[in-house]
Amino acid sequence: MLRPKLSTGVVLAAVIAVLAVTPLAVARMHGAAATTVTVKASEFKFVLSTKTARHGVVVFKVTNKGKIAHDFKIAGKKTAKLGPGKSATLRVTLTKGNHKYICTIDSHATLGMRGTFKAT
Ligand SMILES: [Cu+2]
Repeated sequence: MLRPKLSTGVVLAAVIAVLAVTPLAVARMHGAAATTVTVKASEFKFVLSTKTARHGVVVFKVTNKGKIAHDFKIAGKKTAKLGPGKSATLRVTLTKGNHKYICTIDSHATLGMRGTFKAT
């Protein structure tokens, strides 16, 4: 009775070990970790911690530092409309090249809430 229990335990330990290691191995195969970019929105501009990153997954952490609602759109994805003081995280996959970003609310983009992010 001891043996079957023991082997079940060994198999379980092996399965757990594989499950624990797999995410790390997958992350390594996909190369560098995602770049995080801090975005501060206000009237009427965006201030980004960087305007360039390696292509692939880029995480934009957007905070509305202004007094009216803003959002942030890049590569076909956008945050929810963020009220003053609110934040959102936007995870996008960028291909090599230039990607325009804008605030889609009213005419904020033409007032200055736009720019170009470069993926290398
Ligand atoms: Cu705006």
